[in-house]
Amino acid sequence: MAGFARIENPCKASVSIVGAESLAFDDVSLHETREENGVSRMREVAALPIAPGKAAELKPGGLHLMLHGPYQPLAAGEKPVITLKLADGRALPVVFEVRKSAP
Ligand SMILES: [Cu+2]
Repeated sequence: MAGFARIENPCKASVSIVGAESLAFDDVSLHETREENGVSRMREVAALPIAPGKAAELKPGGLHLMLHGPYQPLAAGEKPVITLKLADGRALPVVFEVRKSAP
């Protein structure tokens, strides 16, 4: 499964997302999909900085949260919490909604 979101930084200082975790998944990591020679590959992103007043877009084919090992089967409509970890030590819990993947 993958997590998508738009993450806004309304603060005056830049923030950097350096990881994520969830009680609903064994492992959550920040990934980026890139086309290389016509092949789409994913790589782990160590840090996602967001400038003041800007937003990061996590969407199919780009940045996403990679969600491995759900502890329980998740049905559409369920709302797992995924906590984003910021470089300054803060933890930001975000409620996601489970949706069926697009055909
Ligand atoms: Cu991925």
